[in-house]
Amino acid sequence: MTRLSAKTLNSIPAGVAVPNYDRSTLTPGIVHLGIGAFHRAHMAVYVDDLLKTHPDWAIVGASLRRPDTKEALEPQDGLYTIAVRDAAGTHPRVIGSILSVLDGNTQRDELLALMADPKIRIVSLTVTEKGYCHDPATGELDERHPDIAHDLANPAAPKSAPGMLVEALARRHAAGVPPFAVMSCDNLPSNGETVQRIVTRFARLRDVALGDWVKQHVAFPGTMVDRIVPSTTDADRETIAGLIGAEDAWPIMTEPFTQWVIEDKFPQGRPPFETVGAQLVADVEPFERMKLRMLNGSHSTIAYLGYLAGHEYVSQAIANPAFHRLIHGLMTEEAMPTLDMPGTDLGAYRDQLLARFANPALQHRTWQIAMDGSQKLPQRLLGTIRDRLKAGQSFDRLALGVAGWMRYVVGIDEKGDNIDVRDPLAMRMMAIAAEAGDDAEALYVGLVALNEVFGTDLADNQAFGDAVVTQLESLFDDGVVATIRELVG
Ligand code: CS2
Repeated sequence: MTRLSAKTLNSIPAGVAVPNYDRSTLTPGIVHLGIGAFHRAHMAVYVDDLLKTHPDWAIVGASLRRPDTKEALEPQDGLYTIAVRDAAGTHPRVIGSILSVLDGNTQRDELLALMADPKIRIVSLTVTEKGYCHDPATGELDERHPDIAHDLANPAAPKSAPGMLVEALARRHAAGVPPFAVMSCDNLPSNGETVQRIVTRFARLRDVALGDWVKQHVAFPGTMVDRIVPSTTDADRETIAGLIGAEDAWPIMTEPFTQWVIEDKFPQGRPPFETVGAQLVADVEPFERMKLRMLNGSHSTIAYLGYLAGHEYVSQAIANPAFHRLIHGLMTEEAMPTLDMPGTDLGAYRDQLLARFANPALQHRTWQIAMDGSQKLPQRLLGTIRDRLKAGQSFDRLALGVAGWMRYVVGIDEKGDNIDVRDPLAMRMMAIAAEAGDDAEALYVGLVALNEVFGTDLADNQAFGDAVVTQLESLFDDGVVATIRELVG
């Protein structure tokens, strides 16, 4: 079978949408760091919709960790398929907005030179929570992080996202080129402000004057990004080959829903994202908070408890009535009262989320979401718990989500099988778990002392400890399903 590429594009079947613009006229306006599946299902599609009228905003992608996306897309001239999946079927479309992909390790100089070029006006990022090298509990740069230490010692050869951004900004500053806007599209709380804090601090550690310049002149628009994107499987590759009549080494499978809320702060200009479905707003924070607490808080809770209960996919877990009641209650009783969203029907938002989780065609693995919990818990569950503690309100369902994470990172499931726990703190957590054995209280005490996850306030909070330990004991003694039933009937 032929490979998807610029040359074979005209042989794609008529029912499959292909770029509606001449790719030879495109020039890059955006560098995107972390060119994984999420970016390709989200921002790259919005940009694809714009290029016919705004050809100077194409994307050059970069991977900072693995060269696998580059290896897949290079022989395809950057083209790839996204397939929207729902009960009605799989709907493919070929996206052309990514001009090329650079490998941040082997092509670092080329990447930095491009980032320093005045035609690049936005550098966007999806590098996942851990890619920011920060302390998730405080949102501050982790100055002891090995990549940060490396980049401070070798500023012209950075490995980390903060190091890369600051080196490119420093080059622009030195050349008198106005800075690009730095747009994080990751699920961090107040992602614009958080990245600003991290990058400014890194720049100051390099050079105080550079830090001051970054603080004064670089824009860090915040965003709320939303689209569920499961990892691509070989079965997906086969399905896509059947639908487009060509081989695509890395198609992206996703859901129909997509949302993008952007803080309108782009001194060097931006594409008219509002014409292709994005919402440009003055303050994105309430949207981020709503999404992190309702969607992602539910997702992580489903991931840990669902995995432990033997559910491979989110749709299978949520089809279980006890899980459905738990998640419905977590959102309605515990998360929604902490949100301030005038003009938004939170009940309708919740119902839409429950329907998205139930999409059986999506095959979103609980194991995928369970990854990197130490980086995710603070903004997904712990912030909501803090607000409820402050207001003297109960938070048993959220506490069960936290207990589910603690039970999961022990690394052994309810059948006694090993769990492949992926997390930057995995080694430390496994050591804590090994010490605690099946003593819920000891496990709690060990894990809650991870200050970068729980801060010092939660570690010292009796009500928090009581609620989580109660659920954790029940998970060890009675298992996941009985624990959920006990809580939600
Ligand atoms: C998920 C998110 O993997 C995860 O942690 O919760 O990637 C989620 O699918 C997206 O944020 C949806 O917008």
